[in-house]
Amino acid sequence: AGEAVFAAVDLGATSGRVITGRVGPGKLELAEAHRFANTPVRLPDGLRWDVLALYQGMLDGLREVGRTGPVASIGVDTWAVDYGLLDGDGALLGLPFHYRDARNSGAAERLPDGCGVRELYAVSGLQHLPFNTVFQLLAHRTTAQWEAARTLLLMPDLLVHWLTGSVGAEITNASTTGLFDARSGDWSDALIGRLGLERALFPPLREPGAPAGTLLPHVAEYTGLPGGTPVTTVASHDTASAVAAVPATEADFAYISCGTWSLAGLELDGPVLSEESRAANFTNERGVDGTIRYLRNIMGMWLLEECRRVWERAGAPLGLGGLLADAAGSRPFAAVIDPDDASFLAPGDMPARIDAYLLRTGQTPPRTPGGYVRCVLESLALAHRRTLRRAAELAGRDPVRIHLVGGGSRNELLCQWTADASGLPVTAGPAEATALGNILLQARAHGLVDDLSGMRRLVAGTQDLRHYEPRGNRRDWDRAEDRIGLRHDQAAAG
Ligand code: LFR
Repeated sequence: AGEAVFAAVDLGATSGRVITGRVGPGKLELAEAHRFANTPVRLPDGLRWDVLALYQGMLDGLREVGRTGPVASIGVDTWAVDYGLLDGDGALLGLPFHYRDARNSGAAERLPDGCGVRELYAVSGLQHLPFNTVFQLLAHRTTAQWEAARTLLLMPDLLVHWLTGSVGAEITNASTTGLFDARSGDWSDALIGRLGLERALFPPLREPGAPAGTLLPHVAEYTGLPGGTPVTTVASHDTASAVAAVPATEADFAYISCGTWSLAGLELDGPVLSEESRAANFTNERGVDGTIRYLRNIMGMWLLEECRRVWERAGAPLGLGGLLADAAGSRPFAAVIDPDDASFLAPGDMPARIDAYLLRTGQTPPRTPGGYVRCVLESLALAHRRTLRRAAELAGRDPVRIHLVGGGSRNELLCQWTADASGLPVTAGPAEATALGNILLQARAHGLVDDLSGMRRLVAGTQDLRHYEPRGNRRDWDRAEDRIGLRHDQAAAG
C-alpha cells in the first residue's frame, strides 16, 4: 500500500488551523501549515462569527499547503450547531450567529404546544443546550432574512460549499441540530413539520468518506493546488473527528474530548432515548459508521480561557505554565464549582462569576489566579467523573479506562486529577485528535486505512500518549463534590 498526504481544515472556537497529514502503513505524521485566530464580533443584533476571516484563513492555509505540493484531498471540520442561510441564488444571508449569543437563552420557550423538550428528545436524543440549531432557528424565523432563506448549511458544509460549489449536510454534524432522528439516521420530517420549518431548507445528508466535489477554479488558482483536487466529507463535527481518533485498543473505554468544551462520554451502537437519559441531559450524537456519541457537554477549558482573558485585560498577562505551577501549589479542594452552571456560558468576567457562584454556595473565593485555576481544574475533574459514571450507568457499561484527547490532554494537572477523582487510569493524547480524525477519514476513503479500529490502532501506534494512574484518596473528592450538592451516589448503581 502507498502513502499519501491529506489536508485538514480544523476550526475551533478560538483558532483555526490547516494541517497536513502523511499517512502510510504504520505512519501518521502531522504538520501544521497555518494557524489563525477566530475572533467573534459583536454587532448590534448579537455575537457573530467572522466567517469571511475564517474562510480567508482557510484559503491562506491551503495556499501554504499548495507551496509544498499537491494533496490527495481536503477535509473540513468545525464546532457544531451553527449555520448560515443561503438565498435562492446561493448567497449567504448575513453573518452566522455565535452559539454563545444571548438571543438563544429562552429559545426553548418558543417551542409550540405538543412539541416540547420531551418530544424533541424522544426523536433526536439531543441534550438540551440553549443554542441547539433548532432553538436558533425558532429565533431566526422572526427575521426578514428568513423569508429569503432557501438552504441551511452548517459551518463546515458552508465552507465546503465555498470551496467546491457542492451542497450537502454532513451527518455527524446534522445530528447536533435537534432536527435529526437518532434512530433512523435521517432528518426528522416529523419534527421539522411539527415546528413549522421548511423541509427544503435541509440538504441531503452525506456520510463521512463521501466525495464532496473538487476545488472551484478560483480556489485552485489562489491556493496553487491542482484544479480537480477533491474535497472529502469527513466527520465534520470536530467532536466526532476527535472521537474517531481516540487511541482505544480495548472495547470498554470512556473518552473526554477536552478543549474549549469537555465532551465526556461513551461510544455506543445505538441511542439511549429514555426519559432518565433526557433528565440527565445526555446526548446521542452521531459518530463515524453509525456509532452513537453518548456524551454530555461540560463547560471545559472555556472557564480558564475566559479567566485568562480577564486577567490579561487587567494588565497581568500570566503564562499558562506559570498559572498551572501556581495552581499545583495552591490549597487542594479550597473551592468547588459546577462548571455547567448557566452563568458561565456567555463571554464575560469569569473570575467574578466564579466568585458569585462560590458565595452563593457558602464558599470563599480564591485570592490568587493560581487559586482560581485550581478551583476550575478540580471542578472539571469532578465533572468528568460525575458525567462518565452517569453515562456508564444509563448505558449499562463499565469502562475500564478514560481516554482524554484534545488540547486539554497537555494539561497534566487535569489529567492526573481526572484519574484521581474517577479512580480510573487516564490515557492522555493525542492533543490533535480532531485533526487526526479528519485526516484519517480521508485516508480511509482513499483506501489507506481499513476501518474505525484500524484508524485507532494507527493513532495508538504512532502518537505520543501519556498514562496516569489514580492516586490519593477518593474520599477527598467525594467531600469536595458534596459541597455543591452534586455527588452522584454510586451505591444506586449497584
Ligand atoms: C466542541 C463542540 C461541541 C459542541 C460545541 C458547540 O468544539 O463542537 O461538540 O457542542 O462545540 O458547537
